[in-house]
Amino acid sequence: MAIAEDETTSDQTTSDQTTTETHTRTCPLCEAMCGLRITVEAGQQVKLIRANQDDVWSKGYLCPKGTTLGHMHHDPDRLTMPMIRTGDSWREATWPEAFAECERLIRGVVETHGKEAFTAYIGNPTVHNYSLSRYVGAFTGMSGISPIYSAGTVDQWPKNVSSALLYGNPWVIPTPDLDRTDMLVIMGANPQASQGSLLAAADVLGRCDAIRERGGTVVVVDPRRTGTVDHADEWLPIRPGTDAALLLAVINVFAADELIDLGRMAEFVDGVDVVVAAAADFTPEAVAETCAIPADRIRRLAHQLAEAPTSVVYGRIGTCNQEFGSLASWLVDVVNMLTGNFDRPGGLMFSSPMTEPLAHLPRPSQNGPDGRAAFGRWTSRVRGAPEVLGQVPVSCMAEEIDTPGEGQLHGLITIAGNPVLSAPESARLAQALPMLDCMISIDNWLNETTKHAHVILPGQGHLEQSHCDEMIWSWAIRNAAKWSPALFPPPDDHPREWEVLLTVAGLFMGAAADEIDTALLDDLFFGGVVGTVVAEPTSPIHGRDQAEIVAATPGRGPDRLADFSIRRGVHGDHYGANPDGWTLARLQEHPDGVDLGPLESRLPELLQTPDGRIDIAPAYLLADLPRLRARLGRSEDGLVLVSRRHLRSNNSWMHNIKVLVKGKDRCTLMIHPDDAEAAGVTAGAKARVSSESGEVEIPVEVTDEMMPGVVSLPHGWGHDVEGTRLSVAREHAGVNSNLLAPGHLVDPLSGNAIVNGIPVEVTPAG
Ligand SMILES: Nc1nc2c(c(=O)[nH]1)N[C@H]1C(S)=C(S)[C@@H](COP(=O)(O)OP(=O)(O)OC[C@H]3O[C@@H](n4cnc5c(=O)[nH]c(N)nc54)[C@H](O)[C@@H]3O)O[C@H]1N2
Ligand SMILES: Nc1nc2c(c(=O)[nH]1)N[C@H]1C(S)=C(S)[C@@H](COP(=O)(O)OP(=O)(O)OC[C@H]3O[C@@H](n4cnc5c(=O)[nH]c(N)nc54)[C@H](O)[C@@H]3O)O[C@H]1N2
Ligand code: SF4
Ligand SMILES: [Mo]
Repeated sequence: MAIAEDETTSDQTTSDQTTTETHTRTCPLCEAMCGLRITVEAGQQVKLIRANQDDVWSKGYLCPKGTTLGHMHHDPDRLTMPMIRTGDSWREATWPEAFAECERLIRGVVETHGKEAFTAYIGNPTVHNYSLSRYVGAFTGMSGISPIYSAGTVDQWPKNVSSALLYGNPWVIPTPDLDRTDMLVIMGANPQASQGSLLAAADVLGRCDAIRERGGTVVVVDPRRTGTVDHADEWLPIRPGTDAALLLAVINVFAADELIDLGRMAEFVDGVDVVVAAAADFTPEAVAETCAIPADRIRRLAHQLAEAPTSVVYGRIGTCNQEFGSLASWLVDVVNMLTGNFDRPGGLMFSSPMTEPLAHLPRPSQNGPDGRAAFGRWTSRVRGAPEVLGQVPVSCMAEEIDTPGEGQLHGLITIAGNPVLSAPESARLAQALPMLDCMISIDNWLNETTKHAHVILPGQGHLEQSHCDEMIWSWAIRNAAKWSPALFPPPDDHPREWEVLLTVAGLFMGAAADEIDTALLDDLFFGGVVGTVVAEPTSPIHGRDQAEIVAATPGRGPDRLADFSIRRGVHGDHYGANPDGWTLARLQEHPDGVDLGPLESRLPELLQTPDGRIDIAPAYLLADLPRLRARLGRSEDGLVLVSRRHLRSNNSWMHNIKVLVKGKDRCTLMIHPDDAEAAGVTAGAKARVSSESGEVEIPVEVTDEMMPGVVSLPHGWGHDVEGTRLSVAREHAGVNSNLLAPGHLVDPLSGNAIVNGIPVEVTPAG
């Protein structure tokens, strides 16, 4: 199969004399989960990384980032020892020293202000690291610290809201069945760069090509003519933030032209009439100008979707990080339901992963007394933002730290996150973090965020731990699984990240650093997880004896949890009840992975709504329609800014790898030729981009890839900050696009940031 466009491999030093061995491993960097072959020299130096042609899932696909895991492992800037800061100076510390310092700092804040003065921020790599993702829950439960801030509110929170309302669980998220669909509409995603998100598949572009080769159609709806469009039949440029209006117009046409046919979904979907009524005034003509898509094209789109043998609309970050993120995320699923392309081959489907995550099972704690998703159970102190699924907008964090008064934040734990670059209102956050009395970062680099920590507790290197993408398989396009052993032993005494989390949790429980027994805490946690699952009526091991299950699950840490999630999952051995079923030990016998076949229908079994049905028209979402109607009357004269990604970059944290950042500057302002002329900016020269919250100066890239009126910047740059340890990234600093993102711009239903569609002004710099 194909190698990603922009192919590179990054061979490292070669010599013929030393012993080499080759390891099979899954790349932990993105949702493509590519199989790798890693050649290691003398037991310690990564020499070469190639695609694993035998991988049953990725079949020889990989991208340039995957070939750089060796560079990342050997990066001299990567932290391998804890770091303690005094003033501006850092020193390496032993683990006992570092934990003792954490104890002192935590005690100081808790004794003066109470535990409520602490919070946690959870960053994106947590999802790709099961030592972290599995134990964040343990950390929260045991420490009593609520991680109410995360990268989730600059990402998929609107989709979580939609899933909580429609399916009763924020993490039950459908994914497009790429391999069997006849028509794919990609809205606000660019798999050419991202490789797919909430859509786990290797080689998404190859699969787009395959759709077209079998006579199908691919349409991309995006303000930018991305690299994905090269693999599509058509590009529909859309004004940022107007996807919900477009989708309502599509529904309007479905209704007017009698195209609605729910198929088997009719059995458990309520509220179709309500949705149709809501779409009544969103005619194609009413939305055309706002969306910048002609009415007849919208009408044809509706017919294409309804009349193709199968069709699927897939929306991702462009439909979330925007003004109407929740409405758009909801309507994507609704459109698929109304054409009957839901939970059936070729439409949006739910996977049946081997490692069934806990999130698929127990009813979520966020639900209200009637069992339905509840929002706004409390509000943030400073701006009064309502909680949504337990979190408030990440942009609230700065004001909660820098605003004095009862309830002010004095302590912060960051877990694999870099909010100083990734969160809106980032200038204010960078100024607020030094005000904290205790900041502890669990992170592998000293970067723009962690430089403010008092203590940094590094995780093991990505190659020093076993790996299993437990969470991500639940939106994979096939039912598959893989598990990889650690490739290198971790340095002596280096605790695993789950042990670090449990130790910090123990400190919050009041234990002294040197008396915390992480094995004991792990047993407590595991026992609790097993107890929850055996008590859950829909679990295949419902009613089984908790102690018996615990005793039958050997090991520790995330591997024990993975074993449990496999064995109690749909394909599991159910601890003897299904003797042919899977266990972790059995999965481990398949280093190239296990493929259990294409997706199968999972409804209504997966529904966790109180009545086991789908209310397609939740009042919470309908209440936002007047705001969308008002948008139709708003003309936008100035420029708006959207975000983009690049294949050779990964949010903010892989710019320290030389082979990825070398060459052409990728942190540029993309602008349409007409807009460039009007603004008086020219290719290669610098422009000043300003918004109500800040300004940056950045090289201009004039390109008709952009639709007129929209400019684009990548996020995750701005590495020219003093006091970090990122020697390569500093040389390729770029600018921080989130200096331009005002914190108050959020989708009101989800609290998710609006980083697409920010009004900006562009002028020549200097
Ligand atoms: N303007 C704009 N802003 C955006 C976006 C956008 O499209 N536009 N996208 C948003 C999205 S989708 C996301 S997910 C966020 C990302 O936001 P964050 O998660 O806050 O940022 P990352 O850049 O992913 O930073 C990851 C951090 O984890 C550390 N790290 C990497 N691997 C490990 C590990 O294995 N263990 C530990 N302990 N640490 C590790 C890195 O050093 C880094 O500090 O950014 C968001 N911000
Ligand atoms: N190489 C690489 N891969 C990554 C990442 C990375 O940083 N680099 N990040 C990972 C993470 S954390 C995530 S969440 C995923 C994200 O994966 P994707 O969702 O595919 O993200 P992007 O590549 O940023 O593509 C978003 C597209 O939305 C468009 N867009 C912006 N505003 C709107 C709008 O209002 N409407 C519509 N229809 N489109 C709009 C943008 O122009 C852009 O082309 O990627 C993941 N994979
Ligand atoms: S596509 Fe994603 S999983 Fe595959 S090699 Fe690249 S970064 Fe790794
Ligand atoms: Mo993300």
